[in-house]
Amino acid sequence: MKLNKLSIYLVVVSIFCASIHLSAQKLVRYDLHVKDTLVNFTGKTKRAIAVNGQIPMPTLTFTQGDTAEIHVYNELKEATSLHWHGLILPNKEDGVPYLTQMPIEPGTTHIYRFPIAQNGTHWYHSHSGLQEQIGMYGSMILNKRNDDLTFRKGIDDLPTIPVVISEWTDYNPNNIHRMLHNATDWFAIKKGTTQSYAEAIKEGHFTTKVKNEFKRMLAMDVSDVYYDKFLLNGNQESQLSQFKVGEKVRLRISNGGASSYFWLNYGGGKFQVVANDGNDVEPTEVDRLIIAVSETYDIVLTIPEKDKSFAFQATSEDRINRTLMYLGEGEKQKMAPLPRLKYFEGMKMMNSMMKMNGDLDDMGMQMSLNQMDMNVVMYPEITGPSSAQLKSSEKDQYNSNALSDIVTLNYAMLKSPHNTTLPKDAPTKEIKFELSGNMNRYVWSMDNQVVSESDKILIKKGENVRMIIYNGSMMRHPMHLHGHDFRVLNGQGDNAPLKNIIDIMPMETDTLEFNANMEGD
Ligand SMILES: [Cu+2]
Repeated sequence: MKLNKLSIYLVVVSIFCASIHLSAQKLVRYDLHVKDTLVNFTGKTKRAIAVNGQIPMPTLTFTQGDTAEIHVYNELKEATSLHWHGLILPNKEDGVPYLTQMPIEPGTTHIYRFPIAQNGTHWYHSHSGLQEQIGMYGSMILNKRNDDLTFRKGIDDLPTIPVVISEWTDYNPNNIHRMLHNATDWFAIKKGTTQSYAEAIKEGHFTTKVKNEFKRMLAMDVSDVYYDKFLLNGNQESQLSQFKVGEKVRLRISNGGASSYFWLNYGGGKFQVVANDGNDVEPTEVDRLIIAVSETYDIVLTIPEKDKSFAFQATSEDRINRTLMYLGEGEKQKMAPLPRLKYFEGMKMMNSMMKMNGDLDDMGMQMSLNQMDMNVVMYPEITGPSSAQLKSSEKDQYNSNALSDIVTLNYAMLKSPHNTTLPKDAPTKEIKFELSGNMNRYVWSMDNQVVSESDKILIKKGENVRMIIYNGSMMRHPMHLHGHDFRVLNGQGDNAPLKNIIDIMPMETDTLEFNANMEGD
C-alpha cells in the first residue's frame, strides 16, 4: 500500500483505539466500521473492504474472563457478518449467516457480545461471500491472565507481535471462484507452471507427460490460484527494529489467506513452536513449518546478532512469491527464497499413484499427521537439485525429517502440556469421512454415503464424537470445527494436542475427538 494512504490509516486507527472502553465489569468494546475502499497493491487500483480504514482489520485484544462487545456498522452496499475463528462461544454469536444469525444488512448495526472463555491466538473474518479475500481478516489475541495456573514464564511474558498472513489478487474473487469450477489452466499459465511438451522433453520427462495427458490431468500444481502479492500484516516487506540482540520475540501468527498454505522460516535460525490453534504446546524447536489455511501458530524467535536484522519469511506453498518481516535493528540480512518446486518429480509420483478414474491408489500406505509428505519429491532442499536419487529405505521415502537435517514440524510433534482426555462416562459416537475425487471435482462421503453442504449430522449434547477422516483426493485439505477444540490422536496419549483445524494431506487418515458440550448448529 502506498505510504501517503498508510499515514491516513494510522490517524483513523488511533481515533478508534481511543474509543475502546474498559469498565469495572471488564467489558471490552470495539467499534468496527465496515466500508468499501480502494487499494493499490500492484499498480492497479482495485476495490477492497477496509474496517476502520485498515486492511487487515484491527487486532482485537482481550484477556480471558473479559466480556467482548463488538459493534459492527455495515457501511457497505451488501450484507456482511463476522466469524470469530477458533473461539468457543454461544452459538448465536458464531457469525455464520443463515446458520447462527441473519446477515448484517447494509446500513445496519449488529452487536456481538460474548464471554472470553479461553486464551490464545485466534483471528476473525467475514463469513459472507468472498469478502475475506478482499480485506476482511484480522488478528484476535486472547491474553492469559497473569495468575493463570498455566502461565508460562519465559513464554507468556515475552514481547508479542500479532501476525496475519494473507494474499492479494487483482482478480475479482467471484471470477476466480467461477474459473476454478470451469477447471481451466489459466492460473497455471499465469504462474508459468504449466508443463509443456517442450519443457518435458528438455527435462527428460517426455513419457511422464504423455501418461499424464492420457489420464487427462490438468497441469499439476500444488495450489489452484495465482496471487499477485502475499502480505504480512498488510505489507509485502516490513521491519521491526525495536528488538535487540539476544531478545526473544513471540509471533502470534494466523493464516488469513483464502486458499494459500505458507512455509514459515526464519533467517536467524531455528525457532520454537509454543502454541497451535490457540492452545499451548510443549515448546519444540524446528527449522520450519507449513501453516494451513486458517491455522494459527505461536513461535518464539531470537535475534542472534548485533546491528543486523533477520527475516521472518512466509512463502506460498507453490513458492511463486513470499512476504518478509525483518526483526532487529540494523542491516537487513538477505534471505534466500525457497527453491522452485521440481514439478516433473511430482507428476511422476502422481502418475504412479493415480487410478484411471482419477482417484488415488493408496497402495496400502499408512499415512497421517503430515509426517509423510509426498511433495518432498519436489523439494530441492530435501531431495536434491535434480531428478531425485533417493537413497532412503522404502519406509522413509516421503519422510522429510529422515531425509535431511532440516527439521520440519508435523502434527505428531505437537504435545499439550496438560491432560486433554475426554469425559470417561460419555457415550462415544464414531463417524467416518472420506474425501474422494480428482482435482476437478471433490466429493465428501460420510459412512460411505455422499454428503452435501446442506446435510446436517445429528450429534447429541454430551456425546464424545470421534471422527476418522481419510483424504483420497489429490489435494491437501484443511478441516475446521466451530465452537470446539478437538484432540488430534497423534501418539501423545493423554497429552494429545488440542486444535480446531487439521490439514489432511492426500492419502492421509487422521482421527480426532471432542466432547460435544455445545448446543446449536
Ligand atoms: Cu471458524
